[in-house]
Amino acid sequence: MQYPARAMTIAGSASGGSAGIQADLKTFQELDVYGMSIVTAIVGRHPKTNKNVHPMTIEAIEAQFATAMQQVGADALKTGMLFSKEVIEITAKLLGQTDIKKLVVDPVMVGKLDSKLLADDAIAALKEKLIPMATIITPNMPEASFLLDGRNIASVADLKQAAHDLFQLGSKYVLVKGGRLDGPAVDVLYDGTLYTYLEAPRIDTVNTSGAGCSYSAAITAYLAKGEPVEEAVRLAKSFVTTAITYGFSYNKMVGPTYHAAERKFGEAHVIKVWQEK
Ligand code: PXL
Repeated sequence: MQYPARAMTIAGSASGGSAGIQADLKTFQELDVYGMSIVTAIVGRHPKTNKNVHPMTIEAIEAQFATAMQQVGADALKTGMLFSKEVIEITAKLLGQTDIKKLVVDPVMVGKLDSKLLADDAIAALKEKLIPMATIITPNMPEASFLLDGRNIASVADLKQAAHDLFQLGSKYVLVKGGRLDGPAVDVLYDGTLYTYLEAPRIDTVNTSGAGCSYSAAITAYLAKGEPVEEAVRLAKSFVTTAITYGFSYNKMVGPTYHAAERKFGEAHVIKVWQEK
């Protein structure tokens, strides 16, 4: 038997199961890669104290990473919510000691419900220490805007310019996601030479919690399986678009995407892809 490829996530735990580590592991499993997790913080709002982010110690993060690397190792790795400067620095240091070549950095900053998932002093560390190591970074529009000192991003042309400018931070690829545009969900992938546009139809739903996490986890899974970056992104966008199509909610709150949708119902949409110089 051929063993499954190995994918690791360094991210926050989202107790509701839609986002963070939980979304990553569900996505890994759906795509038949062996999933591992390093929890950086537990996210869950305390009903009395209102505290939402409960960080792990650096020691606990080092312990998880050492254990997962020793027991299994990784073909690809993603980072999600890292929260603090210290966690970003230890993540960059730990990754620097491995030979993991495929690194997806999802620069998670705020959750769908506006919870703050990155400390203010962490942005410089993200730019200087982690992004230069990345195979690909996957900012959404607010994250791209924040990484570019608050610039307005409101159109496909703005996504393209943002991808171009974010490439200067040193990752091999930049994927700027246009999920918040009006009209179709267009993302722009840039490798320093070629712009690849990926378009999915706009799905009329509010149940998209964890969509970004699941998208970057799917990219990580396909990279672990040996897909080239462009193909990994196309397959991942298809996976997440299908998951969003079948998104649901158990109550009146914004609900999760359906991670099993592609397996159960097949691909819901074809992703349109075109390129330009
Ligand atoms: O979707 C962003 C996100 C990432 N990671 C964790 C989260 C969230 C959103 O709530 O809780 C842990």
